[in-house]
Amino acid sequence: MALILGSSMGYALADQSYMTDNGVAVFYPSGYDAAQHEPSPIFVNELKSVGDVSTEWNLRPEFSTSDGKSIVRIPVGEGVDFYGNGEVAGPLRRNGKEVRFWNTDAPKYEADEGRRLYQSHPWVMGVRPDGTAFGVIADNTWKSSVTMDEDIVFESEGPAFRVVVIEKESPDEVLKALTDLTGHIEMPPLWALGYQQCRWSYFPDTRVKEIADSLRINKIPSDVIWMDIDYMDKFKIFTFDKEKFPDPKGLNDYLHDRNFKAVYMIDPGVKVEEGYRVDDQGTAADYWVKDASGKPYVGEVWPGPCHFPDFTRPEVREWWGTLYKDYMATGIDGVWNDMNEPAIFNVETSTMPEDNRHLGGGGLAPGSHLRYHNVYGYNMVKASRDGILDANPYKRPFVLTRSNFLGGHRYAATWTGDNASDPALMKMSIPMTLNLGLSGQPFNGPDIGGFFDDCTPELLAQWTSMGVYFPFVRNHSAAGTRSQEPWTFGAETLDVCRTAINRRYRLLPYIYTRFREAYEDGMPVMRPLFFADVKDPSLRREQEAFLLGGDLMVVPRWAGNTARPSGNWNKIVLEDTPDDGFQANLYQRPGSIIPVAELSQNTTEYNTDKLTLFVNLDPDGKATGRIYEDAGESFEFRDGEYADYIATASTHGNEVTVKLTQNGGKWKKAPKSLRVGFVTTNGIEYTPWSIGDTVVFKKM
Ligand code: MIG
Repeated sequence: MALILGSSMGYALADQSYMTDNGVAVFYPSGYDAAQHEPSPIFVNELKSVGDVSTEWNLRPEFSTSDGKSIVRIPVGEGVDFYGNGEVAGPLRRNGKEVRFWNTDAPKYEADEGRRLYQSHPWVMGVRPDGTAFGVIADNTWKSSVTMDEDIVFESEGPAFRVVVIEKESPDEVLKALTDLTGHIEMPPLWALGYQQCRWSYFPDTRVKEIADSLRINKIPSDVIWMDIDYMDKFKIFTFDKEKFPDPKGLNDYLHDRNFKAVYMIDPGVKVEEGYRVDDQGTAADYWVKDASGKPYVGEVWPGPCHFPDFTRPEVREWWGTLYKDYMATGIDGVWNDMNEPAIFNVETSTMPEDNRHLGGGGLAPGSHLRYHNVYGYNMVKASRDGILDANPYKRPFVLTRSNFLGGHRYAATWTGDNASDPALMKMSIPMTLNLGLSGQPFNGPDIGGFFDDCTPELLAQWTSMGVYFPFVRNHSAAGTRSQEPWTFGAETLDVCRTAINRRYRLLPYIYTRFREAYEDGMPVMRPLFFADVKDPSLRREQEAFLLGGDLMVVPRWAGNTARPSGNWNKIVLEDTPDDGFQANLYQRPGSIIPVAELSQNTTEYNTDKLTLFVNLDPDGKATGRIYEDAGESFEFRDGEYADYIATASTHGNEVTVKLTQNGGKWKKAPKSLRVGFVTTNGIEYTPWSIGDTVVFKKM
């Protein structure tokens, strides 16, 4: 074994290593104890050797220990731009930054100056000047941290851990390799891509109805209303307050009749109370996390003193899942798992003691909270998803979680926690969402308008105008702040928000297809601008302009002078409304076709019978695009019940032919009504509408 001398400690190369795939190598430290790390929550399948690491392999982790900490250093050389790290506060490019992996309730991202947030993704992606890229996974759930400079350095308070290194030709390929290991998201229900209205909290039920009615009266396209903690009886999970929510089924029916879905919050803390079904069951079966002395740990959260399910145990996850059966039967469509770091009130650390005990099972060894803290939320949402799926086997589950871990995107979408109505935090939501996408979690977004503090008309207009191009689009605000629904700021702000949300709904054919791509190959829905041209160094730090999918560049109106990829990224405009000074500028990639639907007020009404195809030709007079569609909420797409089209444009002389060809799926749809929006540097020329699969037009 080679010994390399660091300044004060010895570093050793891997004791053992192997390839698991083309360009994917795994390195083990000496003394590696699998029982302390495996089965890993990160990987879909346990890592398996397919051969030796070649002597040419460049990135080699070096292992060491110091002061009881396990350390891995990966020398990467100069000129690398770092990304990823999961949910992070701060810039897109991570060079010189430190991230601490210890899931934390972090209001306004202030804990440890933003170094630790609600989730942990021990993952770094590096992009070299020539556009080649690599990624590093620390397969470690224990409390740890990472820094990125000339070296990547992981430091853990747990035992020595293995490291996976991905080496590829491009960031795209690195992300595909990452998500081959960690899995892809499931197809979300289409409604979860619509606009969502939330507040801590809408109550009583008459207030919920009023919000739903106001959305419709004000013609704000929308799909989801959210129920925060106040719907519960004394914050007891899986209960409803008898006075404020006497008839949850009736309320959910009311919402469904108006084409809304209802998402309700479930926290992990179970109120300690004899006679309360959930607490009684968990106590009888001894399902709670234990303190160091072996007694059920009790921590304070909303309901007062609470027990906490030990989600490392398969039988506890199973039981937790069963609790959703009657609950979902009231017509609940989706579940919001909050506070699952887990957050605990009135303690310095804002979480459980590190020496609390988890039992594990199913191959997982018993262990301390120091080991299992970072996967508390992960195991909770895994259990929630399974339970919801059992309750509604024919519907795609929707779970939103605050806490999670690398790999947890398989179970839940996420949002970026408690931000504030602050322009700086609005701007930061772009790199946050981008880095989560670059860590394998494509389905995420911030609280639009900001959670803490009072929003202003201008901020809501700005935030909504850019937020509608994020993967997850939800307006949410804290108790005690001013109302934040678009209509509460006057007619002008309402108009701006409506226009922006209209654009979201018109873009749904394009956005839903991006989610299909994320499901197929793990590519993020929202991408940093440098994905447009990975060899162009001027794009690497751009964090105001961003890409939605590969073909649409979004430049928020408040943005300064943003970087621009070369080529004719021409402007598209989705509606002929007068310029309100807030809408983001949209630019289309040369060589692409972007499908746009007619306006709908919700995803139940949404359809693709009438499509505008925006065509921006490349210098060869060609363009392509894709449109994926299915029933939106069921699993029948798995049996081929969908239609997948490719759109192509080709030029002969000054005649351009645009053709839609079904390329997959058993669905036979009636011919669509089509028109082409021919996108040029001088604006957009529309053809007339025609029915069929081909549109021919003459270039001006
Ligand atoms: O202690 O349920 O991040 O979105 O509105 C606060 C109330 C608990 C924190 C979540 C926030 C939610 C709030 N919750």
